[in-house]
Amino acid sequence: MFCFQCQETAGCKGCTRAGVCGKTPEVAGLQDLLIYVTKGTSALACALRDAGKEVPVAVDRMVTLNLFTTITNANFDAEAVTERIERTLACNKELAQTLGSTEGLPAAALWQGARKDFSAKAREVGVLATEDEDIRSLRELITYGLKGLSAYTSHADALLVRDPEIDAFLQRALAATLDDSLSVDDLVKLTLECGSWGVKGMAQLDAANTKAYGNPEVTEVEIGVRKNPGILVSGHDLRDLEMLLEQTAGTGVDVYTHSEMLPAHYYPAFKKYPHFAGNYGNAWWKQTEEFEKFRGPILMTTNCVVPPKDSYKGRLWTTGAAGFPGCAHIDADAEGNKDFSALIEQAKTCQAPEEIEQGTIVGGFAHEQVFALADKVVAAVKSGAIRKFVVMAGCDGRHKTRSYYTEFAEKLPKDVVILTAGCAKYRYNKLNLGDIDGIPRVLDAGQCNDSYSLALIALKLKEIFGLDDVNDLPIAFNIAWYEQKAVIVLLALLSLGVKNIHLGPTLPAFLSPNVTKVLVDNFGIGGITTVDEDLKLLIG
Ligand code: SF4
Ligand code: SF3
Repeated sequence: MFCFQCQETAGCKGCTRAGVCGKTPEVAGLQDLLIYVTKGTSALACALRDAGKEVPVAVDRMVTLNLFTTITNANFDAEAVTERIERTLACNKELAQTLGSTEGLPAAALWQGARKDFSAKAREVGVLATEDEDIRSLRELITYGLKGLSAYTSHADALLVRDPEIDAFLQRALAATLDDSLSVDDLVKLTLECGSWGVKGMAQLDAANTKAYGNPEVTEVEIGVRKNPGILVSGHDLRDLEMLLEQTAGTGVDVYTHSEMLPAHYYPAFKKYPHFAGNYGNAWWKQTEEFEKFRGPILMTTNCVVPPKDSYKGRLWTTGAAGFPGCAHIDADAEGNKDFSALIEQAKTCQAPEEIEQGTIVGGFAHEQVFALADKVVAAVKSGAIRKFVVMAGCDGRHKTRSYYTEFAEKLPKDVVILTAGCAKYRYNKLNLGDIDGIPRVLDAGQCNDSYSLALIALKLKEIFGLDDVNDLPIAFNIAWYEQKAVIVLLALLSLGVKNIHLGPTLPAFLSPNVTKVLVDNFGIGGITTVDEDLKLLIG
């Protein structure tokens, strides 16, 4: 196996024996093959569009779900990935028949094989099949960005919002990673184009979420526990949470959020459920410890699943793109509805969660809420009460070096405000950093996809202050990354013209020295050093 798609890749180079995430070589190979045949689907879909033929929405859905399935920590289930490959091959066969001629199509679009052939084929089509280091780097950068975009479009799709233009771009870009005629310059251009479609994808998801559940508002979220048995929901899919809240109403079972589901509490629509009890625990990587103590069932709606301990494996349920062998998986029916009754019945037999924390945390600072506070924020900037903002959005992870972000937040001068989104916030959202004239010093917009809100806030401030360039604002970017959704967020920010983003705790292993140089020269991308050095550099 060879995989280097996430920040925790072995030795900052690549996982070759087994994934640091727990992915087995078998699953890694199957995921490589799934990506390969999905690139084939994309090439077929592009050819159909070029021929003026329609591409069924089921194909768009399949492509995005396949990509989402291969995101770090989403799916560890060899059988589930194998079935996706089989379905994709069947789809490719059908698309080729509709197309009529297969002339000029890449091998990935035409390859067919049975289960017994999958592991041998997987060995031929992995990341290292592209020999040129820079082309490989850009192909992977694009593919990872598209994985992130797929996750976001899949969530919007669960709320019946889908933009065929985003799918058409996604498939064109994915198919382009098979095209040997494209140069480094072509692929750099395509990478940036990916970023602008990333903005559209996040805007689409934001519109879907806010239309369905209202605009996030300032909210205090309980982090303690109640006396009833509970179900813990993790991941990013708000529609799954909504269905679960409806089905648990009046059952005596409470629902708690974990990790990236915390921002659900900020949406008005979820406040009407009295049994929506609070947030339990921290970021994804603490789940082995926290899920054990929760005592009730856990529903993983997306990544990030950590291979479970036996002590709670029987209580871990997956849905959507997530999967783990031996854990029950709940699929949607044809109308997109999910039946959580078995999970709820299990909850009724469980003890209430063990308390691990007490108190509250505050969030809900997505675009509309911040715009409503704009006068206050602008006055604080003009008076000098707020000297600077620092965007610290992104992911959290296991590496000890991530204590950098806690220390950075602690040592920030008291007139600096943190703008955040994603699970990176758990490194500092319980520090009680205080407020500036009533504005909390940590403004949490929501999930990683809500980084879109942070971009809108920056653009709004640029407009209010009458600036021509977003980089003239008093905003620094010190972003933490882990998986591929952070890649699309980064590309989206670059496409909006944001420069001098610092990325940590390490730069991606999939960036070759030349591709890194392009990002440094054109966008001022940098890594992190020490807290004190970076404070001097970013805050002054
Ligand atoms: Fe390694 Fe990350 Fe790939 Fe898992 S996803 S195999 S940890 S690089
Ligand atoms: Fe976190 Fe996985 Fe990326 Fe959505 S839950 S930000 S790591």
